[in-house]
Amino acid sequence: MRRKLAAGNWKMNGIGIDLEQLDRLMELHPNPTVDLMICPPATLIHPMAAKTSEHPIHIGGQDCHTNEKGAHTGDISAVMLDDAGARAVILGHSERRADHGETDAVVASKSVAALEIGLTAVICIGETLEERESGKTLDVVGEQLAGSTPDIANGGNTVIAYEPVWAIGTGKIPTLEQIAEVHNFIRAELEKRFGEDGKAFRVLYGGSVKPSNAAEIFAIDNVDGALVGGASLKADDFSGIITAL
Ligand code: G2H
Repeated sequence: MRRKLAAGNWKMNGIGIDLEQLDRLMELHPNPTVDLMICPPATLIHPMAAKTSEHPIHIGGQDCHTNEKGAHTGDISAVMLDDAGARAVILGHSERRADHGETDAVVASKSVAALEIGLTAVICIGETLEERESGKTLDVVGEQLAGSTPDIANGGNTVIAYEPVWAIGTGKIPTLEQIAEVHNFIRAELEKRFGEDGKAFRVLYGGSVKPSNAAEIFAIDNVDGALVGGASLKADDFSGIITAL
């Protein structure tokens, strides 16, 4: 049985004062029955990890380099995330793919770096509006899934997040049938590649998830939770989503 997961992606939002949102979240969910994760900007990983040392919520990064260390100004390695107290890292988010030209091969290498140090890899995949409208959704999602997920991934160390690019931060979400189709497809592809263990990977939906639409999305088969952007910034909004899980 896969445990549900609500993961918050704070993107480039959050400074010291916003740590109070984490306090509020822990106050609202002292003993969560689902897995919780917050991925803040790198500057908040250590203070958040320190605050959550006695709470089951996990703190994660939003990217890591393929190398452990070296001359890569501005980058952060999986070893550094781990050292700061992170337990997971989001990889291949469409904003990274668009802003930094990350390819599936790069995402797979970053995933290896993360998994080797023991971080959970949250690998993001999803089609653009143009790809959806030209009927290429499953081809694109299948290709990204295959190319971004390394062979050392398994159901215990890796989470897949399906995030249609056109639904991110736009308030638009696919129909429930469209979400179901892609999640069923991802599950089938995981089982094809990883056999029985393919059933153990959690597959999250991401893109404009809010308290008002969370319950219907979570009711879909093979949706094991959500990767939430904007609505994870305020503890009370995120709590509405957690409660729907
Ligand atoms: C998709 C999602 C979080 P939002 O990027 O990864 O963001 O919920 O704001 O659409």
